[in-house]
Amino acid sequence: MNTFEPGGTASYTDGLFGIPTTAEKSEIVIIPVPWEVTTSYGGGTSRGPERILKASAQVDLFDLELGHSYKKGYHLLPLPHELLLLNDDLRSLALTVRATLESGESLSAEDQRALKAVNEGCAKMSEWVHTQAAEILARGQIPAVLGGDHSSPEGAIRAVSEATNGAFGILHIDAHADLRHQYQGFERSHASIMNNVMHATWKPQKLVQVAIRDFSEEEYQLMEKNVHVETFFDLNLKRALFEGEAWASICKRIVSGLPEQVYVSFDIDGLSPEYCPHTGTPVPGGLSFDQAGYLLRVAVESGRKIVGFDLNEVSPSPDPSNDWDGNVGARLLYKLCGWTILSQA
Ligand SMILES: [Mn+2]
Repeated sequence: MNTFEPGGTASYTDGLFGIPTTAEKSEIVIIPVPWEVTTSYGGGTSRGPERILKASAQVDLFDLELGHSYKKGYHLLPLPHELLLLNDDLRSLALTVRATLESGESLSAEDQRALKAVNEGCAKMSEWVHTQAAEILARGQIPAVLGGDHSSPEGAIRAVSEATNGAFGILHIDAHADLRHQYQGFERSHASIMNNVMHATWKPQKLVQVAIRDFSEEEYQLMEKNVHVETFFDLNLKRALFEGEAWASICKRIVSGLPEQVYVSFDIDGLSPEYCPHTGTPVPGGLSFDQAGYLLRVAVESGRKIVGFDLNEVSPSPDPSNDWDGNVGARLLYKLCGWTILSQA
């Protein structure tokens, strides 16, 4: 029994989706990253992995389009308690830094120390995720990250890049562009993950963003300027739909820019907020659950291979009886796992 919080009921004796699995015999190994040190608005996503695990027991394994993919094994690694404790400490430091910034004052020596501690802690988290993902890939398995905020998968994306010699692209589904150059002084903010990734030595060949509807002018300029970034703004997707283009045709256009090997980075807020009402930074608009699932289908049916993925920013309701965010998160995780397995054929 591995209980995440006092009073919690998440148990590893059941396993994700209620299936008992082992790390050795599973094709997909999922790294839980209970991390939200730099989240700027609503909190709670560090408790996402636990609530998804809990909600996953309700998912029926029989799925019309995924068949028996689950038999390949989707193993969730134990929740890292020490990372959660570090998260809680650093999050309060980050909040004091942010309070100073928002007051318009310059950072005190104490704030500077706090900022340094936060940046070092975030780097440590990324290293830890990288080590986990690299080990999974070295065993011939597929790594996935279950966040946490959107800074959580950076180490996994780096490990995938190393394993593929950089021959991969990212399919990024999100309300936000996440292309900010630092955010509030935090080097590894959830809001700058894709900027960090696209400026790394291990960057992918292509970043294809979908459902983006919240971004700064600076981010817009980066999208326009960087030929390796292709953004499908939510506004334009909806306009195409309203004017009669089929979603199937739109998905083909989206997928056509991706290389053969694809890493999927899925921020739950890429979906319409009705599917994720408690996520930290919800934005009106976005994809339906079915549109997102169909996009994954089109990517896989095009012959592309999913080499890793993350699901992040799922944040449970403070009301423990309200399971909705976790429920949607668990079902989306099930689709991501299933399409990843189907793409290996
Ligand atoms: Mn987002």
